[in-house]
Amino acid sequence: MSFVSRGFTGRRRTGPPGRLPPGQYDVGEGFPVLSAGPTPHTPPELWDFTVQGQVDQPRRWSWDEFRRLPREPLTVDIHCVTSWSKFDTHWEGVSVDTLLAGVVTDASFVVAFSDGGYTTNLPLADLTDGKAWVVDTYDGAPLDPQHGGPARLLVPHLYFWKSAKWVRGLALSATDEPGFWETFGYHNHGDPWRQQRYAGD
Ligand SMILES: Nc1nc2c(c(=O)[nH]1)N[C@H]1C(S)=C(S)[C@@H](COP(=O)(O)O)O[C@H]1N2
Ligand SMILES: [Mo]
Repeated sequence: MSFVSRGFTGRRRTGPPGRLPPGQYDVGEGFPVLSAGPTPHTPPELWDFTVQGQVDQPRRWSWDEFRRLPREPLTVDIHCVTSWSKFDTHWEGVSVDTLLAGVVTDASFVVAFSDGGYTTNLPLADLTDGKAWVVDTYDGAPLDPQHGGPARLLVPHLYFWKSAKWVRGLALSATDEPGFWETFGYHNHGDPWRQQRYAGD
């Protein structure tokens, strides 16, 4: 009897055809954790989500109010600037379109801000029209704190550093203010298909 391990021969390393951006590899079943600091643990009674800044009127949801907003399931690919990609990840959450419904603004830019002080900046247009969500569920279970629970931003068409973990709100502005990694030399926009990894790319 021989024990021939077929090992990982069947494992995709490039993902489904046409879905691996340049310079990326398929991380497979793994889900790396990348956090610039300690994992905050904000109790639900102290958690809220706000839309603020250049808006007609700030919006605020408590955790219970947030949980009652219309929700949607989504299956998306995610791409980390450190070069791993993960295909067909399953999440559930509230579309940013739902959070911005009825908000009157002239703003073109957003800073997403998080417990622990993390921030990331995006053009407003990268968060609207079904491109971004605030998710609180991963693979059918409450989002693990190390992956951003209770809730994180999910902007799958940009590098994953734009998907702020432990997100607490969106600040809208007429001017573009760099966030945490953007200040430290990461690209301002972060489109994985154009390999916008670092400033100047
Ligand atoms: N609040 C916060 N959000 C964050 C980060 C962070 O350090 N703090 N890291 C970013 C980076 S660089 C990546 S690649 C992803 C990692 O998410 P994960 O740990 O769930 O894989 O979260 C992003 N969001
Ligand atoms: Mo990252």
